[in-house]
Amino acid sequence: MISFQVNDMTCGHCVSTITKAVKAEDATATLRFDLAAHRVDIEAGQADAADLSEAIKQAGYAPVQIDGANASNGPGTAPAPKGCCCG
Ligand SMILES: [Cu+2]
Repeated sequence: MISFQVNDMTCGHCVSTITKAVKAEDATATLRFDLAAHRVDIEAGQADAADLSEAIKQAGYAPVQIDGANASNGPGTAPAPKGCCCG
């Protein structure tokens, strides 16, 4: 599983935008969102983390991958939220 912190993902519209972007990149991917934590966990098919990150960036968001080492510490390098895309 590949996890990203996406601080500018703030509402259901963002979730659906990111879902579409990721599915366009990898049709077999499964996504689980935690909106409150601005986090998405992706069970990828053939795409790797770089592909998924690029797809989310193309959708207009700023994903920061959370790896095992970072997870316990929290994502210290995540960029500041830019606000919702759909406001
Ligand atoms: Cu939104």
